[in-house]
Amino acid sequence: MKIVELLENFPFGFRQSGFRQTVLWAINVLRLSPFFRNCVFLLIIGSFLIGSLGSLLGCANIFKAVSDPNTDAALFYEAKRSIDLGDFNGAIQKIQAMSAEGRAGREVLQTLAGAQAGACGMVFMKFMNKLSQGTGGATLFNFLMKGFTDTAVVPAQCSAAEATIKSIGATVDLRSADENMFLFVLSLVKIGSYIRYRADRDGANSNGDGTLDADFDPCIVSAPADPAPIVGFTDDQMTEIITGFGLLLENAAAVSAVLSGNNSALSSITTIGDACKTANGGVGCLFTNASDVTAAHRFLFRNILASQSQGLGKRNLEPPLACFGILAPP
Ligand SMILES: [Ca+2]
Repeated sequence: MKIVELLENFPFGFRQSGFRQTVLWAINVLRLSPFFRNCVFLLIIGSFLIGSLGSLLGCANIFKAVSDPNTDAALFYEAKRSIDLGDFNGAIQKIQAMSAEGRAGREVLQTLAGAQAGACGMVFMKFMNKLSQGTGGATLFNFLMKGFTDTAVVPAQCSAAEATIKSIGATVDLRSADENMFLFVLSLVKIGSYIRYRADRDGANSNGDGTLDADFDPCIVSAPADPAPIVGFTDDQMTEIITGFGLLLENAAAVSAVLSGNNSALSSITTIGDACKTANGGVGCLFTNASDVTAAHRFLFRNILASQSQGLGKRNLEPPLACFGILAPP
């Protein structure tokens, strides 16, 4: 099974493609009363005609007129509608406007995480299309970077989505199978968005052209205040990529339990995980919390990302020596 097939199992708003969500929403609203049927009909026809529900807010206003828009239920409903419309920041704001009690609900937290991942740059169908275009021979990290070619990304929102799901359950056994699946795919997204954000920032609107930028080197430690051109990862960004990979490793078992047979995505992750162990004196790379990541881990992972065999192909040396001469061990 490929990553693309694996992603088809993805929960919580990532399947949003407009149409499917629109139809599901319409079916629910149709149950309310005959009064709304014409409105829903207009919405569906309109969405085909103009490709957007946004200009049909008149219907939403009719709905608002018969309900209090400030209740938790109304805000949550509107937040989910915003996700359907691709307005992820709007969805986050609506959930944040809910009461503390309302925000603590499990379904609300799942929806918030979905919106935050969307704000990170994860538009499910676009990501799927990019990945399905094929990247034969590419490493896992190249593959994930290319998932965000020509896509605006806000990697910090991926970190926020991760924190939201971890607030439901800090460890695998405290989370549902869907939540572990979400975290697994979110980890792919987090890694890809951080790498694209830093290592591929040429192309249209500086949103990347799908190849590693010539001046970028994972062995270079950048500082947040460095002037352009930015040619390396900061330590904080490296830490996010490492915890993203740790979450992949942690959740791979949970994910493989719900998938049948072997798949290349999981075996590729396991291969890099094993390489981490060899290069890391048996310690491995299973770090899921930023506070557990040390300078030695970042050094090792910069070497992995720099290598041709496992990383972005900057240097023709294997970890832990790929940054030899550029970056000294801590
Ligand atoms: Ca590039």
